[in-house]
Amino acid sequence: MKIASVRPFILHLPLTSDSISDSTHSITHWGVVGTKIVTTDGLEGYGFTGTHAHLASDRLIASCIGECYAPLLLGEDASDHQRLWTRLARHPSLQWVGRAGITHLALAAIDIALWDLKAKRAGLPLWSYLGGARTDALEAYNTDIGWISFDLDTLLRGSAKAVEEDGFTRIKIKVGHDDPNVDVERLAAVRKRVGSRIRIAIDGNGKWDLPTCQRFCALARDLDIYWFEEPLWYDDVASHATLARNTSIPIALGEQLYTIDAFRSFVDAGAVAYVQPDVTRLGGITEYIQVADLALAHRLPVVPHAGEMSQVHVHLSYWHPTSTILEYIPWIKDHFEEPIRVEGGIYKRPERAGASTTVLAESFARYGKSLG
Ligand code: 0YR
Ligand code: MG
Repeated sequence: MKIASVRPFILHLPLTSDSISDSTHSITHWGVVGTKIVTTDGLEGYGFTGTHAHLASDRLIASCIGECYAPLLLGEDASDHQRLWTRLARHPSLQWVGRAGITHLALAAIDIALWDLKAKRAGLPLWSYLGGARTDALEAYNTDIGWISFDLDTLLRGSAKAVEEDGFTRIKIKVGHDDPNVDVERLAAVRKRVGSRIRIAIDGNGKWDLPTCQRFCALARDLDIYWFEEPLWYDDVASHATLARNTSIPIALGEQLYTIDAFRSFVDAGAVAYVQPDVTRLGGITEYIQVADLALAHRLPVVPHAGEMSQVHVHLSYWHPTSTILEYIPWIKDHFEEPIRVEGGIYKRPERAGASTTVLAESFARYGKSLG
């Protein structure tokens, strides 16, 4: 399984709504920036990271894949994921400028493509290749009904539909208005609409400071919030630890963390209850497994963030013993040979060989961007 070519690609895929916002981002497309790796025996592996479809920075990721990493991979055995990960991540000149950000997102794409190749060569879906899945269900929670840009009526209609028609028992609502009372009012209305049995998580996307979070948590005490995600600035371990000690609402975070070292700091500080690694921001599946094992060692649940819109995390979550819940955002699924599928709030286990990352040829033709 020698690597014959490593080619980057950029896709900008439209969302299901025209545009959405959380407290800190407004987007109209999801960027799928990655690589197709072809082996000398003709196998094709696909891996990608997820972006906000900002073309200039997507081109930096693509260039890191094509110009920095590809020469280090050509002719190597694609099965050697750990050796190749170390070669790329610890390359003296590249780690000088990298270790996080653009270079790590590019590393994620390559690592995922290597695992896709390994599972395809074995003829197994990734979850099976990794060691087999649990038999109990993987629950999906719906994020796509809860954007902060939705007015109250849209929020309530979407929540009711997700619960009553689509069978979700879990939803996530974005928070982070300047006045936290606005969020408390929206959440109280959703709680009233969906009833006490539905699990409602919330996501602040790092907007508020510690006093605002503390005030919000006091105001939201009776709303039975399942978790409070990214309450504070992503890298601020100490403030998250303080908040965790001062509220009964469990803290969730990790979607903005690049490394196992970053996760270790939050876990060591007691600053996180729900660990949210993202295979597209960590250095791919290789580093994701290390973080999931770190969480397991601390008996913390892992609820991955859907940077790849759960195409890969569905495999990892059915396999790894720490995961029973997975984010659901249906924006890009129909661009893949094997889309994620959720029925009655439960993920279907993928069946095809590989990591469910193979992009349809039509999608490349229609939504592909020039590499610049
Ligand atoms: C929109 N999920 C998140 C989307 C999402 C963001 O910018 O990327 O809300 O990544 O926080 O939990
Ligand atoms: Mg989030």
